Amino acid sequence: EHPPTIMQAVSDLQSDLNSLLGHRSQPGPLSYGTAGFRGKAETLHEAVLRCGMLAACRSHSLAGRAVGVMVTASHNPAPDNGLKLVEPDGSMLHKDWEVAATEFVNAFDNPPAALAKMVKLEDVPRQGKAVVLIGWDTRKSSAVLVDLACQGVEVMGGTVIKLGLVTTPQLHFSLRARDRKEASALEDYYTALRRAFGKLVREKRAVLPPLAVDCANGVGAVAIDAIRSALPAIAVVNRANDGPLNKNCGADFVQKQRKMPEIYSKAVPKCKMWASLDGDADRLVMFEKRDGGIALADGDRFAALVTQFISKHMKQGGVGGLSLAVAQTAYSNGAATEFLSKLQGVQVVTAKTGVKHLEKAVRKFDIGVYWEPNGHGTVLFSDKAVGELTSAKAKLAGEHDGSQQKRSLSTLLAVSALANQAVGDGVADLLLILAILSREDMTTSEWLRLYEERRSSNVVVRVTDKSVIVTEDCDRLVKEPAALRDAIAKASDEEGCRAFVRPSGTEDVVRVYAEAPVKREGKANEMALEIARAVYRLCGGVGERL
Ligand code: G16
Repeated sequence: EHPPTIMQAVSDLQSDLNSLLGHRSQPGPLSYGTAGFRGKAETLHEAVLRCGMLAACRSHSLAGRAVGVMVTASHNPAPDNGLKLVEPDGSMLHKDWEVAATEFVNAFDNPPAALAKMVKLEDVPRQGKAVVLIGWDTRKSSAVLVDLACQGVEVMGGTVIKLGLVTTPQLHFSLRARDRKEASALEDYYTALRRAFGKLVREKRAVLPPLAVDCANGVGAVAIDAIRSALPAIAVVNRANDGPLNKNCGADFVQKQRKMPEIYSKAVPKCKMWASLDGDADRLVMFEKRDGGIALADGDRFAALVTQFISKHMKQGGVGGLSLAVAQTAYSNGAATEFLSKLQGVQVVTAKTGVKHLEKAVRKFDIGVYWEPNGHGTVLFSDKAVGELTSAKAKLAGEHDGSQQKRSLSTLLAVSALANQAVGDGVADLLLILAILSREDMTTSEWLRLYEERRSSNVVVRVTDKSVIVTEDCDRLVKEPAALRDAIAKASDEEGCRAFVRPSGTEDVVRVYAEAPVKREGKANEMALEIARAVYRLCGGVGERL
């Protein structure tokens, strides 16, 4: 007796599925975007139910390895919601399944046929072993969506494990740990962070200055509370429901507006050093409060500090034979790219916007650092790198613990234990940055002086259909419409200047980025505005004329 295949299961369920699916309407086609499906929460019911089904099928296809569903719209406003699907090893959903998911959520004529066709699971037995881990952030709409996702999993014969209210990186961590048969409970996550941070800072603990963390009125505060015993002086503001999620606060607001976040909590801390997480705590930026504004340490600055630290310890640890790469996106500031390119033994690569692309770009190396300026990033150590570091350290077992080589090897191993090995993690990144600053005896001001950023400007434009813009060369060039490509080339035709345009994968906007040399004050803004006008004119701009 062979167990029934998914294909049979789908046809057995045909009548149930027909009554389950296709009743709620969706406003136009949904696309998987930069990081999953997003939209106004009430428009996503159908898609979320189907993603639950798809997640169970993905798990069936992997012989029951657990797949993840995170219900969140991350940095988007509170009325939005969304869903990120995660592979058993904690990485982003496989590309083929992204395509399958997109086709399935948009198929209204014959959903079961679409599921069967897209998922192509004819030969995959349905043994009732599929497991789906579900987590969610603090949005009010999450409860309804989680129920629908669970229904979807169960209808495909899968088992749901509810992780509950978690940060997105915690869901990725749990999946990866479970897949590797390591401790995967939330408490294990916190223990791992506290322990690795302790090892990394060691006697330098007292050097850390007071810090305030803005949690975007989201789930991040829960995680910060759980690790705060590791930090000497930390104030937590904008906790879940202190104010509207991500509104005028959080990592996205601070990075894009370069302004102090609004503080919704009663007491406003008087710290100089600040950090901002986003709504699901997978992004972090830091800043120094200064008269009249802030000095921002964005993802580029994180990459610079972390890569410099790792490359130094690789050399001192005698493991320079391991490859070290850092991945950036088109949004990365040219000055950061220049700084990184000068570091010894470091390969700098560019990837398309989106963690899924950056991760893929650095997985080819033994140690890979990636950061987007918006604050998504981490350091990934291959199993080979961890193995070599461990055995190099073991060879020095007889040596004094204070030997530089041994210290450097321990340092690198502590970094590998602290940095989330599945995905960028705002909370783990905060500990990593604080530990490195402390180890290097570096103040935030000194960190901010590692390089002088070129002037840059970000503008958004609304258009009727953002998909008319097609990009190439890791988003650095517009392929279509040709007239827009020419307009960008003309506007940025000056030495040291560059600009590009790409449709957002998480919001209904087109993003314009422009960069100019430090001495060309105002030029970046000028270029961005000129290009934004071209987008408006050539691509069906809507709303207020720029
Ligand atoms: C998501 C991705 C990020 C990416 C961002 C870009 O962020 O996870 O890797 O940088 O989208 O957004 P857009 O396509 O709108 O420019 P998040 O924090 O919203 O999950």
